[in-house]
Amino acid sequence: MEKTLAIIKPDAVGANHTGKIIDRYLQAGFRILGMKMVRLTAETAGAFYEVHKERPFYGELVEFMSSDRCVVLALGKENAVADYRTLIGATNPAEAAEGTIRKDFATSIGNNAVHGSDSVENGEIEVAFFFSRSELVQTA
Ligand code: FUP
Repeated sequence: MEKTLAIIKPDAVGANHTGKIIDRYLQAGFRILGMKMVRLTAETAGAFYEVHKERPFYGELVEFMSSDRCVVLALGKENAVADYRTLIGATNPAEAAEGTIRKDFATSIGNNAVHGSDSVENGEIEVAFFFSRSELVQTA
């Protein structure tokens, strides 16, 4: 089954939107293959977003992601990566379509409620970043 990594970010966890967002995932047909609440260190958040290291927003992004708890989920579904990106909407909530998670719960491009993997390959890499084999529901 195709996998994608979902993170409910500190803004959404802090605003008590966790349950509503998980319900969106379930209603959209995703299976939860792994789930945990974590408080990331700046080091772990920095490593996860390593690809953005040279971008001007990197420092703020790392600070935000390590500022409070995150809920991290490994989600499975046919076409999981593309379907999840459609469900969450554009990175900037001002550009996100009606009915998307970011439209409904994000407050800015930085505090944008959720993360999603951007390719099938990165889905596998990002799930492995957060979950060991024994922490995942085995689907095959
Ligand atoms: P996405 O894949 O939609 O999460 O977006 P990106 O990988 O492009 O960006 C990762 C995170 O960096 C975003 F979720 C928020 C942050 N970011 C900013 O704060 N400012 C920007 O201009 C772009 C991204």
